[in-house]
Amino acid sequence: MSTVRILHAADLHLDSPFEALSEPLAVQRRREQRALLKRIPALAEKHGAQIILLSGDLLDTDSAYPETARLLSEVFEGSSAKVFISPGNHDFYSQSSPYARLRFPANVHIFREPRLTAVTVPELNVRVWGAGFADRRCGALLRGFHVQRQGEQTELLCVHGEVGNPASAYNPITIEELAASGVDYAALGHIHTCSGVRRAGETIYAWPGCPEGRGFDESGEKGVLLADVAPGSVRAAFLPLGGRRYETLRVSVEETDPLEAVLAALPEDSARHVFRLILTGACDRAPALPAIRRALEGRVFAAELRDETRLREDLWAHAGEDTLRGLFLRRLKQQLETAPDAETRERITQAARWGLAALSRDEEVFPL
Ligand SMILES: [Mn+2]
Repeated sequence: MSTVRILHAADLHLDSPFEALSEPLAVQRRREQRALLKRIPALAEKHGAQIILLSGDLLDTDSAYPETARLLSEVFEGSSAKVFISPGNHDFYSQSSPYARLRFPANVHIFREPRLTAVTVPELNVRVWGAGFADRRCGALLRGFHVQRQGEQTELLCVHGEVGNPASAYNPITIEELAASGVDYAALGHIHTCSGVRRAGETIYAWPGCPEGRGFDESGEKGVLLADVAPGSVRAAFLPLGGRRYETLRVSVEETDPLEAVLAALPEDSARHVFRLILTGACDRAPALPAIRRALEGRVFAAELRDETRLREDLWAHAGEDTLRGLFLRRLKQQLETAPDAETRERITQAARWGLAALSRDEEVFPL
């Protein structure tokens, strides 16, 4: 029984806008995405993968930069692996897509039709099934699909689609359809968090998630899947690629210096990663965000700061003072007591904090 080694990746979303980053950092991230694409044939070589399955959304839009499209068409040239691409909803196949316009090397097969077809690789005794989205949406491609097994041939499926959501506009796939498919390994794409290795009947299926995060909804370790597949036997594992990560950290700054607390919360390799830092706790005054932001320069790739600290209740006690601070707090307290809703109360509380910080004159104050 011959085993074939597969590298399975999906959802690279090359040329993503990276809207949350400054333009120079967004440009850098898009360049890094192209570098990541170049790593895929190198990883296949390193790990001895004979087949690369790319399950869609390799490009983020149908108007990718020409250099990115060209790289995609050239990057597998000279690779000893057979490459299969099944376009998804972001990079659907059309006459104007790079998949149609550009010439790909002979070892790359692009599934161009929105129905399952197969390519046989005789030297590996493998058959690869796949289909490409022809539009931003795609109906159920696996409905009624079942392979007639041919001897000891390994059966693979490569397709973009969503498992377990019958209402999905992106090739909804049921567990029953996967079980009935008769394939050994179903290489899926679309969901950006790795599924882990799953089983439906005799079929093993998985999606790798995106190989590198692009936002705080794509946090944690990202990578691709490596699978050793033979008829009736699959051993698959997640291969982390060690790229930039997006991490959300909640940092209590109660009873401590906010800047020190933030710096202490960062992991050792923080300079490579992107953080959302949420400051929490009950404080006498609002943390000085500009000073924290300055201190983070060079310590992180990028950071977003959120102040969710609360004003210490007892500070309203100064409302009785015969001072400017007392007058200021009395005014706000009156407004707070007659505020119509929680949102207004929140705004008044914030105003009290900024006002107190300004009156104390020892903090810079900037609205968030
Ligand atoms: Mn998708």
